[in-house]
Amino acid sequence: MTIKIRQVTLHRLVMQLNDPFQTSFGTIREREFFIVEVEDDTGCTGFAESVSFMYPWYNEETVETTEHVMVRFLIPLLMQSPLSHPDEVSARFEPIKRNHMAKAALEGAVWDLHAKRNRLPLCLALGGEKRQIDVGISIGIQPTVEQLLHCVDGYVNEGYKRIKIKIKPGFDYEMLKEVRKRFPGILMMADANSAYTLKDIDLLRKLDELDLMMIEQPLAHDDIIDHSRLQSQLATPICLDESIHSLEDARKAIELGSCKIINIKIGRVGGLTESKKIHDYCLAQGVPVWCGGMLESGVGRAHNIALTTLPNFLLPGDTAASSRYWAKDIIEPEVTVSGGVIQVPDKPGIGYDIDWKALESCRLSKEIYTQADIAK
Ligand code: OSB
Ligand code: MG
Repeated sequence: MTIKIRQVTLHRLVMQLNDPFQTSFGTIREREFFIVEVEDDTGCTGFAESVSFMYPWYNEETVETTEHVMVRFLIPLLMQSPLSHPDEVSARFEPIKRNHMAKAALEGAVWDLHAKRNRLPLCLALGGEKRQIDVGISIGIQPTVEQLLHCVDGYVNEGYKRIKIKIKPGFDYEMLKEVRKRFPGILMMADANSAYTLKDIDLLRKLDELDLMMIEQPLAHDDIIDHSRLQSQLATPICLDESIHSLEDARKAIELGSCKIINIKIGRVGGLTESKKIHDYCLAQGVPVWCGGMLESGVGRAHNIALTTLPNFLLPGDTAASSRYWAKDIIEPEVTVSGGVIQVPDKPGIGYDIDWKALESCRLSKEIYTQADIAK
């Protein structure tokens, strides 16, 4: 089956988060992003979401660079000639360096289209097996320990399988100790978003007392050397997020002993095809993975759910319910979590419909690119 992309539509949206989300790199109050819609010559469509932020705080991409790279470089490559499978998209994009979030947004839409044309749920098109997935929740830095304890209590009662707490220097050991004291039995982890260096080794070693499942990205976003030194001195497993952009990065980090767990984000690694490759490599190495989040709307969330059905996603991910982020999500039905579990939809493609009324109410602009534009 050949896929001829004849039109790409970029819907630029802005959505307010229910609550500001604070990390060691900054506070996010609203999400601005693209819903990418691709259409082929049979009139079939596919959808995905771009995950870059307005500010290059998490990685170097922004909403503006994502648009520039898609429009100027990637959309022309995508429409240049037919594809026989979505796995070919990442190879097609290879001449363009990095810009993984821009690439992943377009590739993901092609995956959805491909799955829909084959009448397959995206999870099955990817080779996933699970019918339901376990999920945890990521809690931003709270103003006080009391507020954090209150948050944790709420999410534990809702049934989330694992609680992740953002940390930064000055808001780490003492605060986590309080949470551990109040909730002795929960699966708990911390995410530093690169806020520490090897100079903080004494503090980081103290975290070993707290029985954390893992510590996510304690050191620099572009490091795998110091993480290896740190891991050799920590009992707590290190999980890498920001440092892993590709299968090659995963291989090097694992060979160096820089981490024992990998967080896979589809946008950060350039798409679902690369995510599958990292998954397969980690499976062969006995390294468990889980699916991270980027405060996505339902469209991105649906892609995360499909990916998480692959067998080596052994640990609960960050794909929480739509209602944790949004007053009204842009998909129908919304993503719901019951007892810490999401039932994987069995409809073709991403398995959720676009709620066009909701989408249009958040839309800032809509730009259509056709083959005729590209020929110009
Ligand atoms: O480091 O995993 C992260 C949110 C924004 C940027 C980076 C991260 C996060 C989260 C939240 O932890 C994940 C989510 O709930 O979508
Ligand atoms: Mg992280």
